[in-house]
Amino acid sequence: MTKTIADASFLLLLSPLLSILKISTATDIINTTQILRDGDTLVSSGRRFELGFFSPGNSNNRYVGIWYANINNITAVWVANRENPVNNTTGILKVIEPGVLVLLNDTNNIVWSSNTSRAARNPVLQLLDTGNLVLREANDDLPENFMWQSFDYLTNTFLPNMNFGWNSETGNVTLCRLGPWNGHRFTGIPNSRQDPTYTYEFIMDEKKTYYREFVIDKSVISRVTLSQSGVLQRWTWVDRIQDWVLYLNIPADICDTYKLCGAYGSCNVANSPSCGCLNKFVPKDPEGWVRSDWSNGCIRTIPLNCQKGDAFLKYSGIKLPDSRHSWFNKSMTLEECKVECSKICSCTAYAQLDKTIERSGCLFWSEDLIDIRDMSVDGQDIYIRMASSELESKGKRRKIFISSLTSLMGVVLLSLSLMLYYWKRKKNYTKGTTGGSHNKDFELPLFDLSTISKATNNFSIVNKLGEGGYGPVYKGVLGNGQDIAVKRLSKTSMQGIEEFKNEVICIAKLEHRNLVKLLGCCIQGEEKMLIYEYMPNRSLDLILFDQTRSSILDWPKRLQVVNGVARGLMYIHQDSRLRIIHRDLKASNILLDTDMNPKISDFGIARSFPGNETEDKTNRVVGTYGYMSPEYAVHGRYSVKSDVFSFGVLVLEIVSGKKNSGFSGEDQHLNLLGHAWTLYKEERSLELVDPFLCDSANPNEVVRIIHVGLLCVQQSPDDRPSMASVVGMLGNEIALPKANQPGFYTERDVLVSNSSTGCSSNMVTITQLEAR
Ligand SMILES: *[C@@H]1O[C@H](CO)[C@@H](O)[C@H](O)[C@H]1NC(C)=O
Ligand SMILES: *[C@@H]1O[C@H](CO)[C@@H](O)[C@H](O)[C@H]1NC(C)=O
Ligand SMILES: *[C@@H]1O[C@H](CO)[C@@H](O)[C@H](O)[C@H]1NC(C)=O
Ligand SMILES: *[C@@H]1O[C@H](CO)[C@@H](O)[C@H](O)[C@H]1NC(C)=O
Ligand SMILES: *[C@@H]1O[C@H](CO)[C@@H](O)[C@H](O)[C@H]1NC(C)=O
Ligand SMILES: *[C@@H]1O[C@H](CO)[C@@H](O)[C@H](O)[C@H]1NC(C)=O
Ligand SMILES: *[C@@H]1O[C@H](CO)[C@@H](O)[C@H](O)[C@H]1NC(C)=O
Ligand SMILES: *[C@H]1O[C@H](CO)[C@@H](O)[C@H](O)[C@H]1NC(C)=O
Repeated sequence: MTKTIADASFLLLLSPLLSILKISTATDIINTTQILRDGDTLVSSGRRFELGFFSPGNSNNRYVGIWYANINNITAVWVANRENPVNNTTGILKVIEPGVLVLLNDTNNIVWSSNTSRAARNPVLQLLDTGNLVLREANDDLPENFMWQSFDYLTNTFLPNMNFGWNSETGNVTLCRLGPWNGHRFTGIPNSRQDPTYTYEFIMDEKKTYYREFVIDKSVISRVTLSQSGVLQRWTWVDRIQDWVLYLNIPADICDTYKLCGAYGSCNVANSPSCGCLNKFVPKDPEGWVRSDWSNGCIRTIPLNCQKGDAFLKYSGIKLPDSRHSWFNKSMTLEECKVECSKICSCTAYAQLDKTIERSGCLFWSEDLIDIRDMSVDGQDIYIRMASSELESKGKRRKIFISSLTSLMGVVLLSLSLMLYYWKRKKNYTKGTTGGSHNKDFELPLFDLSTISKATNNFSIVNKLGEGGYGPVYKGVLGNGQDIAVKRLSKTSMQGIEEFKNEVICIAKLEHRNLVKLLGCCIQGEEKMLIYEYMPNRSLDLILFDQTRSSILDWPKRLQVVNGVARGLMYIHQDSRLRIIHRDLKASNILLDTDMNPKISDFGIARSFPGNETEDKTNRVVGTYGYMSPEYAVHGRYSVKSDVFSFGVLVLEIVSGKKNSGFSGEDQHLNLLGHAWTLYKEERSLELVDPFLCDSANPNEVVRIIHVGLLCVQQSPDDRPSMASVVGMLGNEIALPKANQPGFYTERDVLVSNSSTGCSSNMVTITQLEAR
């Protein structure tokens, strides 16, 4: 046996090679007398992780890595020799004294090795159930005494229990920031407090700063990866579909780009452009600002004058600015914070660490405030130092948010903000909003009529996309190249004005990847228009119910649509600030983007509830037959559960490719719901599926999705699951309850309740006006 050893210092250490034993049964630990050949693996004690040699994709290169033991398709979470693959299956992994892990090729050259500054008498290599590969002294398993651990050498994957922190010496370019830690959570991420799948901690002291997370349910498999383009993605493994599901992207949107809008700028993805100045600030470089160069940020209109006494102006609903150089005191009240900040002329702003706790203490800033964004959910308050003269008119003026200097006229804006304020009062929406001089509820960018005219070729018939509930919809292209969809309210439609206002009120505050984004509006003279992001694939019904086009939606895409709509609906039902009931969920109100991601649109007849109210009654039943729940269509009672019903109908339509209304199956009396229910009872659910899906669909998934759909359309609203449960049912393998009989499962049901309208085209939104 000849040995060519590159590093002479290892020569001595390698001498015990001759006495090496091959490991036989699955173990999680080896010592210096054992070797791991290509094909052998270490398996952690709880069988969660496995260490061995693998080849990614079509490559023939061999890498030493760690992957999930119980996921067939290898997902490597750590790789030792990323840069030095072994070229055939003759690689050997071995622990040598004094405690180093080496990877040797067949000529015994060291291809890769770990490193240590300490010596062990009897070193062992162990793969822990967390996925951490450690070198340690055989009789010492205290983590602080580990000689080496793979968790210290992160590759592209962050796992629960890993420490993720920084080295105060190196540092680097900041791409994105999660917002200050307030003791419980990072305040820059909405809804991050009570995640059902994981908990986390953030440790900060003189020596170290790190973040660590733990899965709550040990059976959940979760990982975070960093892509080459710098995107952090959280994934969870879904056994049922045998694949990873994307759970979260950071950055999620352009406003997560660090410092995008410069000092005192604030980013809002719903605006075009996204950058604006905070109230009472103006662009420092107006010319640059117009050219979308926001890096110079904004400045105060009246300079500070500490001697004459400055004041503090409250800004609400924001992600707090970069606090790396700020200081804090953990025991002050808000008032004490104000006094403290006033005393120090260089203190630019303060914010309470946790709004919900009186003595939660404060963060203080002493430099320009950067990296602020609007956050409609879980936004924070900050108090910014301003010249006292700036605040004198406090209380008389409503806030005016100037988002684009190029296209706005102050007068129009002022009237808009007053008008919106009026709607708000009328709808009794003031409850719960802060009473300060700052009201960000309706910062909807205003577009000039001329801008929209130009974008749509003067509302050319060529640009017309269709006719919505209250007027035509046009496609347009803005000067900056952005595609938009413009809903133009018919001048004669009285109904439309109500819906227009309603849509503005509801959707302006919502932000979710599965809701269509309202970019702004245009109100000029008689013209009223809403401007949305453009959805290249238009609405779901145009594809789903079209014989020739429906094949675009294969089974995975249909699942994606079902999951996306479920999440969007869950958001409006429980995660947004107001509880919103859509009331007109249907295939034609689901728009599809380039990647067929679904977005819920048309909030024209949506209703919102403050606080915990969940049900209401109306004399004016609006909605679409075929999608309406019985209690709503018959008694006018609507609740989140009436949306769940519509969702169930949509699910069954998506699986079958058939409309509920106008459905004709074997039994002429039954509608789609009745047909699905009959098949379900006879355990023949698979027969419901669109025949063209037979190749791409997984039968277990089909049966499960139909079951979920049927649970949603049950006769009694109380039996129907909430959207949060639906999302859980779609994502997990949990057992489903038996479905009871659906509401409206025969065509006749619909006709009885529908006697007053003689609804000939069931797919059109109908409005039944009764005496009000
Ligand atoms: C190494 O492990 C093997 C198998 O567990 C054991 O038989 C052997 O005694 C160990 N050698 C040392 C030096 O600890
Ligand atoms: C693993 O899964 C991915 C994504 O589902 C797929 O593209 C890839 O082909 C799979 N690889 C193997 C080896 O099955
Ligand atoms: C890997 O394989 C190629 C082709 O078989 C060969 O030319 C090359 O020398 C090998 N490299 C090493 C490092 O063994
Ligand atoms: C691996 O490479 C060595 C040297 O190139 C060669 O002798 C050996 O046959 C190769 N083994 C396999 C399994 O390809
Ligand atoms: C083994 O590794 C050494 C050093 O990396 C390399 O020069 C040699 O070609 C490799 N041999 C094989 C068979 O891979
Ligand atoms: C190994 O550790 C020593 C001292 O801790 C360090 O100087 C050296 O750069 C390390 N080598 C590698 C490859 O990490
Ligand atoms: C924090 O504030 C409290 C109350 O004002 C004060 O007593 C305490 O000294 C402050 N702590 C520090 C570290 O400044
Ligand atoms: C971050 O690292 C890169 C590459 O090591 C270096 O060029 C850059 O200057 C670093 N940035 C900072 C802010 O330290």
